[in-house]
This record gives sequence, C-alpha cells and structure tokens, in this order.
Amino acid sequence: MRWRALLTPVVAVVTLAAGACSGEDAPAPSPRERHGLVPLPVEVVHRGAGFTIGEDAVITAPPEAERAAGHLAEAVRDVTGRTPRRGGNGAIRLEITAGPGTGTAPPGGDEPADAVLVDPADEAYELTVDAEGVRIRASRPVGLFRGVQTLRQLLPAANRAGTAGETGATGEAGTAGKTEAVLPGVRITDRPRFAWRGAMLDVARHFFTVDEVKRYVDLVSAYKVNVLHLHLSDDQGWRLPVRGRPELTRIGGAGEVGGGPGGSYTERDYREIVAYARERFVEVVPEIDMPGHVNAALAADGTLSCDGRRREPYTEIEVGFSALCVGKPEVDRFLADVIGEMARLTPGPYLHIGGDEVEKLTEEEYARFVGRAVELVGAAGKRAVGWQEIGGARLAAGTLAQYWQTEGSPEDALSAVRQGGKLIMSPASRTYLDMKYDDGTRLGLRWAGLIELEDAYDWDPATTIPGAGDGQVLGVEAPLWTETAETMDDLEYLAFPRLPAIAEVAWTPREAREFGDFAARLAGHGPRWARLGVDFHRSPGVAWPE
Ligand code: TNX
Repeated sequence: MRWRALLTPVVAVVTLAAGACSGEDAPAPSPRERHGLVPLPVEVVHRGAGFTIGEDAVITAPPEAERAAGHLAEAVRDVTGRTPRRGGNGAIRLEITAGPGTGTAPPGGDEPADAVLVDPADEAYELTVDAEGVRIRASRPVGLFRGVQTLRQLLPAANRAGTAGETGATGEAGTAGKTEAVLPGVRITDRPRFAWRGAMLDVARHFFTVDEVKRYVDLVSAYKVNVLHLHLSDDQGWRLPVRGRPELTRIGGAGEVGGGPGGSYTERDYREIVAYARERFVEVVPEIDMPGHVNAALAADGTLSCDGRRREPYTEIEVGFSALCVGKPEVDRFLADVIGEMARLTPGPYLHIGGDEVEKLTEEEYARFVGRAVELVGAAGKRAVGWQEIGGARLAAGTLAQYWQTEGSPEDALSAVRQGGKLIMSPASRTYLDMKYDDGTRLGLRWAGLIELEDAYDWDPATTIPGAGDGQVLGVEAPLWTETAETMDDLEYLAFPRLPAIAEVAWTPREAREFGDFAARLAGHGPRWARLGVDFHRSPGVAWPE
C-alpha cells in the first residue's frame, strides 16, 4: 500500500499500521517501532528527535481537559517522582480542537459534552512528540483521555519509588533514581473502530469489593476499554440495593458460589464505582439478570415465585433452573422497581436486563416479560441491553443484543437487528475470560473451549455472524464470569493477557491486526503488570521478558 512521505528533515523510521507497507528502501515496520502500543493505533509515524520529560515538566490544558490532565500528571509523577506543574506554555499540552463534538451542542442531540459512549470519530486524538514537547489534540475530552493512555505506554514503566530505573522508550538504559522520562519522536493519529469496548465483571457468583472493582477499572481503562458492564445479580447473589426492598441485598446478597459470605453494594458504593469509572471515561452498564438467573431474588422474596415460597440460597454453578413468576402482579411491581432503581442510580445511557438461559418459562411468557422490561427501560429514559435471547421478544429500536452463543443459530441476535437494534459481540469461544487457557489452567470453565491468547485475538466481530457486519455491530465485550474466580488475583490471571487482545480487536482496524505483531508489542506489558502486582498468564507465543 502506501508509505507516508514525510517533510520533516530528520526521518528515522516511518511506520504505518501493520501490513501497510511496500516501500523499497524503507525499513519494514517492526513492533518495536510501534513502541509496544496496545491497542495498536491507526497510524504511528516515528520521526525525528524525541523529548525528555524532566522534573520541571509543565502541563498546559484547557478547563474541559481537566480529567485527562489529572491522569497525565499522575502518569508523569509515576515516572519522574514529581507531580508536574500546571500552567500556561508548558511543554506537555492538551488541546481541544475544532471538529466533531466541539462547542456547546455536540452531535447526537442532547448528548453531554463529556459523554463516554460516543461516535468513534469523537473519540479520535492525535499525539505528537518532537523536540518542542508533547501535544495531544482531540475534539473532545474523551479523545484526550484515550491519547493520555497511549502516552502512558510511551513512558518508561512506572517508577514510583524512584529507584528501579527502567529502560526508556527510546532504548537507553535507565539509571537508579532516574527522574526523567525519555520519549521517542512520534506522531500518532488514532480513533477506535467500535464505539463500545466493554469488560463485563460478574460480581454475583463471587462478590468483589468497591476497591477491587476500581482496580479492575484501572487495569482495563489503560487498554481504552470504555464500558464496565457489572453483572449485579444471579442465582447465587443479589448485589444492588433497591429502595423499599432491603431483603434483596440483606438475604439475596448474603452468599456466593462455594458458600462464602458474598456481600452487596450500598447506594453510595455503587455511585462511587460509577464516578470512579467515569473519571476514567468508562461508562458503567448495570445488569440485573431477569427473568431467569433469579434464585437469589426468590430466596429473598417468596412472592416472586408461583408457589409463593422462598427458595433456599444457591451456592453451586448450574444455570437455567430459576425464573420469576411472569404474569403475577408482584412480579410486575418488582420489575418496575428494579428498572426504576437502576435508572435512578446510573447516569449512563444503557441498562442491561439479562434475559439469558431461561428454561422454565414458555416462549410467550419470556417474550412478554422481556418486552415489558424493554418498555420500562425506555420509559426511564434509557436504552436496553440484553443477552442475545431477547431477540425473541418485541424490542424498541436502539435496543442492544449481546451475542454470546457460539453454538447454534444466531437467529435471535439477527431478530434484534431487524427490529432496529445493534449487536455487542461477545462470542463465548473468543471473549469469555472465564474459559481456561489450556488443560493445565488452575481456574476457569471449559464449556466454550480452551481460549489461548491467539484465540482471543484472531477473529473479527464483523464477520462472526453472517448478515451482521460493521453497520450492525456496535462493539465488543469481554465477559468475566466468576464461578471459579474468587480473588483479585484470579480475575487478573484470567483477564491478562486476553483482555488486551480483545481490546485491540475492538479498537484497531481489522487490516492492521496480525497476531505475531500483537504478541511482540504485548511482551513489554508483562513487566509493567508484574510491577503493578498483576498476576498474569504467560501465554505461549509471547516472548515475555524475564
Ligand atoms: C453462560 S453467557 C452464562 C453465564 C455463566 C457462563 C459461564 C450467559 C449469558 N450466561 O450464566 O456464568 O456461561 O461461562
């Protein structure tokens, strides 16, 4: 294809996205020249002199860029040991440019200017490092934040203690106590392929604390994930408080798989998670799974069952056995209360209603319940998301169906599309982070197959279902079900390195992706994770540094 002709006087290496080269005397792009960036940006041009961020660094940013600037300051402090000053004329600049999404009335009507789930063009950014300094430009704050995540990966690995000097991004050996960050000369132009790049965390099968969820947000937002889908209820536990129904969390929350104590969030906890995620341009999408997967609710409130009896708490991992008594007025009130509460607590535009694996209802009962749930979500001013099975019901236009069943027909997902919906692609055999990597994996299930890094990477969301291409797919999500994951270490082991692979599937253009190149870029992330205490799986095919 094409090489970009550069007019800059000193051209070290020109690198376009992988696979985009046919220059005669130009060196082949190498993963190293793309600085180990994951997800791979749309265009990386390596050029000229770089810049050294020292202790005297100053960050200049307009008020709208405050969040991104704060994260940038933190990243610089992690390397230099000093929080950079803020002010005018700094060598590190964040700029909001004219473009889609500037001004007071962004496209998309009433969408707020700091919205997270936006059109991919509105998440674009450009990052330049040259002898003058570092500049990130975007038309919206969210784009600046994504650019800051890229810059973080260009910085030497964090060196908070100021002792473990690290190899800088340009390759010079670091020195102990180093307070400078050497950045390569580079110009990166970037935007995501898909608007929705999600990570789902199941806090129902095992409960995870606010701090653990925050840590997960930190880890995934570094890979430009912008949705945290929280699976807040299932047979084994109910974790979201609902006003007027304290038994749901008090009884329904007091358990988990294996018989542990479980737990639940207070309203304040939940709002804290939402705010923390938003601060990192991640939107929380809460899920209350209905009308199946409801044993915890039935254990708390017998009126939701047809026989009027409370169920025993459930601590095993079978699915499909529980259902609400559809048609009962108590169940209608419950549904309205639950959706009303999710809407009240959640600033983001989407609410997930579950809808998967219901074996105890007729098709009509199922369709009636889901149709009503979707209506109520709309009436609350939100859009509904459900697992692909919801395509069997009548859906409002704009409803999202989450594809997961890689065996069998995708007809229900396609039905959602025919009704004016879009798809979130979570094919279990590629994206289920709870599957084992290989036969020897200590944790995980295997019903959807073993998933090594290459399996998680080497697929395309727009060709997975015949008839559902780029125009029908809103995005990609990696679910982390927690039947076998009890601790933060367990979560990290299952998510890393597969989550970054799926994040790249969601961000990077298809034609720029190639597994060998990805593996080479990813290798250097291992030491960074190790430094953060992330217990990751050393997938074969990646030359992890010692
Ligand atoms: C299927 S995927 C489920 C979950 C389980 C998961 C385990 C989906 C919509 N339902 O209830 O936790 O498999 O891998």
